[in-house]
Amino acid sequence: MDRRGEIRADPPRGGDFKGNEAVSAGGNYRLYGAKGSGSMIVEAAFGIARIAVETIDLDWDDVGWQSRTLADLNPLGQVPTLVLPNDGVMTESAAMILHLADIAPDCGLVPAPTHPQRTAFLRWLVFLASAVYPTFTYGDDPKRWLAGDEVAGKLLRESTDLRSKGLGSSVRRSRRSISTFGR
Ligand SMILES: N[C@@H](CCC(=O)N[C@@H](CS)C(=O)NCC(=O)O)C(=O)O
Repeated sequence: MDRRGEIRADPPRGGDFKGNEAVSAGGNYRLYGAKGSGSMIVEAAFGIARIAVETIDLDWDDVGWQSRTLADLNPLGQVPTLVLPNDGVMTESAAMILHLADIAPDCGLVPAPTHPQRTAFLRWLVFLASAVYPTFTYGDDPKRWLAGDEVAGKLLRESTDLRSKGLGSSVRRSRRSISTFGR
């Protein structure tokens, strides 16, 4: 703490990120998903990267806040949730895609660091995950955010649907900048 009582960050130190213990050494990947969910995108990415993955399809009533299966793995209880070969856990689809590209850089999933489309790829990957995906988080079961109010839930669903359609159009308008990579 400084004299004003504010918490000061420690001076920056280099992290020990030498990567001597690869996450992918030995063992299997285990992907928790649900039918019709976004976990399908990560499963497809495993296929493109040609990396074996065990998939576990949860019932929808075991996904989200009340999930018993995911309670110790993901504080949001969301799918996709990925258990790594070293027993680490990864959540967030975009992070999983970038991880797969790290360990299978030649599979064409993500443009290489110096590829001219790399920056557009990163932009839209994060845009989809941070702006579009949440419209489903709030719109899929809207009344849970509104103390069970069905009428307010219907209005929230309408507005999140509208928002996701609008954002989808902006992605499509930019589709030339996110065309296929290395194929
Ligand atoms: N930020 C997460 C979002 C994942 C997400 O919203 N998954 C949905 C299924 S497609 C889910 O688990 N919804 C249940 C909930 O949010 O309670 C990601 O990008 O992977």
